[in-house]
Amino acid sequence: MWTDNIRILLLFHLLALKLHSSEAADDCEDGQFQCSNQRCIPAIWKCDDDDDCSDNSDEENCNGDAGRHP
Ligand SMILES: [Ca+2]
Repeated sequence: MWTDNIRILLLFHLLALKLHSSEAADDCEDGQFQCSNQRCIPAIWKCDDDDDCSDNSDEENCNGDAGRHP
């Protein structure tokens, strides 16, 4: 529940950012990951075992065991 609230807040933040800079729709901010469907999600959502892109592209190039690699 608590995590869900944070994710919703982040999502609203992303929406606000997107509305703010109406151009650059195909470009993600620093610290964001761009999904195959052009969607931008916070980089921390990548490899978190949750399909945030709606096309699962944020979970595709994960190593499975170690989620993040330096
Ligand atoms: Ca994810």
